[in-house]
Amino acid sequence: MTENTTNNNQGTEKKPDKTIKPRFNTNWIFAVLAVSLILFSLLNGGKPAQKTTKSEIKDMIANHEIEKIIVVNKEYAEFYLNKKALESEKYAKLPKPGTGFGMSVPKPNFTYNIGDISSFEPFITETKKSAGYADKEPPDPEFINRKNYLLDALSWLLFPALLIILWLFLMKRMSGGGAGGAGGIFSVGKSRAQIFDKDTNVKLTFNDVAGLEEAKTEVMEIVDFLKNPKKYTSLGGKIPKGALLIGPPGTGKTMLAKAVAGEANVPFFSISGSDFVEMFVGVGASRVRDLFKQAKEKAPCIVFIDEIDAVGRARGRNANFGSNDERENTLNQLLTEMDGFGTNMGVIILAATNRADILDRALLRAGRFDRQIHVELPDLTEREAIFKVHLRPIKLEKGFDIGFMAKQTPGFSGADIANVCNESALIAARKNKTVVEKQDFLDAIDRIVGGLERKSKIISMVEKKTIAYHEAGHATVSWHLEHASPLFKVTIIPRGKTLGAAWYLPEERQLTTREQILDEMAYALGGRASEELIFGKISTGALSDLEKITKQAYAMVSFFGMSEKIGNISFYDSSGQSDFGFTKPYSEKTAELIDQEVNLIIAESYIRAKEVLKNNMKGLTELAELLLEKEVIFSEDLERIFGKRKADVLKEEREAEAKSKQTEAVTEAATPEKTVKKAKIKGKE
Ligand code: NHX
Ligand code: ZN
Repeated sequence: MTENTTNNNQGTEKKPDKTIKPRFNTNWIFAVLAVSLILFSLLNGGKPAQKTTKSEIKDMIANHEIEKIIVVNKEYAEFYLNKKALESEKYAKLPKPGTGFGMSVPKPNFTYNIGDISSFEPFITETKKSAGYADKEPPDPEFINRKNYLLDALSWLLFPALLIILWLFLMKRMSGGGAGGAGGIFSVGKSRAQIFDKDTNVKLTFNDVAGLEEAKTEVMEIVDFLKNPKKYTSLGGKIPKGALLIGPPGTGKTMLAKAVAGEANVPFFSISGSDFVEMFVGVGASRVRDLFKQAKEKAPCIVFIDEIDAVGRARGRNANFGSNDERENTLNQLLTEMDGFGTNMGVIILAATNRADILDRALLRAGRFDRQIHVELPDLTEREAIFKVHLRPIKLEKGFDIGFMAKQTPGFSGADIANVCNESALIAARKNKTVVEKQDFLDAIDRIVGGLERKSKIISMVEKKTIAYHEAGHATVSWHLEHASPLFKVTIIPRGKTLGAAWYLPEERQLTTREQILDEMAYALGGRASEELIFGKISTGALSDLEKITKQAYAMVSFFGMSEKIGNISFYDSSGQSDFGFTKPYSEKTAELIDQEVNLIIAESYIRAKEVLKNNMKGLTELAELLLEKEVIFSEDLERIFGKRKADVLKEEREAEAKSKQTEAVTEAATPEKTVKKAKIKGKE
C-alpha cells in the first residue's frame, strides 16, 4: 500500500483540495458606506444656499428682486431671485445655482430659518405693503412639504449597519482570523477539521516513523480495516470505531496519525480537541455534529482528534468550581456521535492524548475507543532508529557513532531527539564547521537537558567552592554505592537555573528495587552532606535535591509499600477518577505515620551519605579542587582518584565467580572418571 500512495502522490502533483472561496471582507462594507455618502452629498448638490436675515429680506422685497418664496416644512424659507437681480452687480458673488449633479433642480439663492411660522406670512405681507406692492403681485410664500427620503433611509440604515459591522468584527476576532475554510460568520458551527484527501500531498509514511513497532502495527491494521473491510467482516468481526493513542508528549502520536494519513488511501480529517471549544453555547456540539456529518459523507475515512483531553475530560468533577456545561455538551455530543454510526460505516476515529487518566470513562469504553495504543518513550534501539531518521538531512563527520548517541540520551522522546539533531547542526554551524561532530551532539544534549550555559554569571570564590564541594559530594557518594547510576560527568558551570550538576546515565529498567531508591536518595543527599562536613554550614542550593528525594520517599511509603510501619499499602490512584486530591484516603494517624517514615528514610539516607564521605575525605577534597580548577571533569578523573566504581567492582567480582563456577563444571565434565568416582563415593555413603 505504500507504493500505491507514493505513486498517487507523485503522479498527480495537485495542490490541496481547498476551493478558494472569495472571503467575505468587512472592508467592503466600509467601501459601500463611503461611496453612498459621497453620492448622497453630490445629489444634494454642492454648497448649501446662503443664510439671510430679516433686514436683507426687507431690502430684497423693497428692490423687487425676489421671484418666489418657498416655505419648506414650515421650518425655513427659500428665496429665489429673479433674473434681473441675478444679473445685477449686487449679486455677482453669489454661487451659481444648479451646478454639479443637481443641475436639473433649481437651487434657492438664500434660505431663512423661520422661528415662528405664524408671524412669517404677516411679515412678508407687511413688508410688501410698505414697499408699495400690488395685492396680487408675487412673491407670496408658497408652503410645501419636502422630505429627504435618502437621508431618512440612510439614518434608518446607519444604526443596523453599525451593529452588523461591530458583530462582524467580533466574529472575526473570535474565530481567530477565520482559520480553516470559509471562515467569517457563517462557519461558527462548522467543524474546523483539516481534510487530507487522496490528492493531498502528505509526505509522511510509516517509513518515517522510527520505533513504535507495536503502535505501528496497530494503526496499520486500522488502515487495513478501511481498505479491506470484507476480510474482517466476512469472519464475523466488527470493525473498531476508534483507537486512542496514549503517551507522553513528543513520543510521536500526532506523527503516527499523520503517517496513517499518508498511508491510507482514504480521506483523513485532522482536528484538535481545543478546536471544539468556543465561548458560544452549543458551538462545540455543533462542530462535532458537523465533523461527523462531513466524515460520513466521505466514508470510508479516518478522523483524527488531537489533544482530546481538551473536550474529553471527565464530566462532573469540580462541579463546585462552576460547571463547564459547554465542554460537557461537546463531550456528550462526541459520545453520541460515536455511538450513532454503525460499525460498518467506515469512519474510524483516532485520538491522541497524554493524559488518559483524566479522560471520561465513557469515552474509553468498548464501542467508542475500543483500542488504546500506548506510545511510550523510546528505548535504546528505538532511539537509534529515531536518530537515523533525524540524521538523514544532517551532514555528519566520518565514522559517527549513532549507537553512542542513543546511549547518551536515556529518557529522551522522539521530539527531544529531533531537537538534539537540529540543535547540534546549529551549534556546528555557529563554529563554522563543515560537518557536524560528536562534540556538537554532546553539547546539544547538555543544552537540552540543562538549559543554556551561563559562563558569564558572576560567582564569588566562596560560592564557587561551595558549589564544587556540593557536586564533589554527589560524585563521591554515588561512586561508592552499589546501586548508584553510573556517573559520567561533573560540572560547576552554571546552566539554566542550576549552578552545577552531576550527570548520570540512568539505567534503563522497568523496575526499581528498594535498595536502588535508597542509594539514589543517598547520593542525592551527598551534595548537602558534603557542604555540612566541609564547611559546617549548609546552603539553599540543595533545594532541587531535597525536592527530588522528598517526593521519592513519599512515593516509597505511600505508593510502593516500601515501609514496614505502613506495610504493603498503596494510596496510588491510577484511575484518576476519584478526587483523592482533596480528601486524603487515610486517617490522620496514618498521615502522621507516613510523615514519620519519610523522615526516617531521609535521615538514614543522609547518615549513609555522610558515612561514605567521611570514609573518603581525601578523595572528596581532591575531587573538589580538581573541579575548581577544570570546571568540568569526567568519569576518567574520578576513576583516577577513587579507583573503579563500587558497582563495577562488584559486577566484575560476580562475573569472575560465575566464570570460575563454569570452568569447574567444564573440567568436571571433561574428566568423567572423577564424576564417576564421586558418584561412587556418594553411592557408598
Ligand atoms: C538560585 N539555584 O536560584 C540558584 C541559581 C547547590 C551548587 N538561587 O543540586 O543549582 O541554588 O547537584 C529560591 C531560593 C533553585 C529559588 C533557592 C531555586 C535554590 C543543583 C536550587 C547546585 N546540583 N540549586 C544541584 C542548584 C540554586 C534553587 C531557588 C533556590 C548548587 C544546585 C539551585
Ligand atoms: Zn545537588
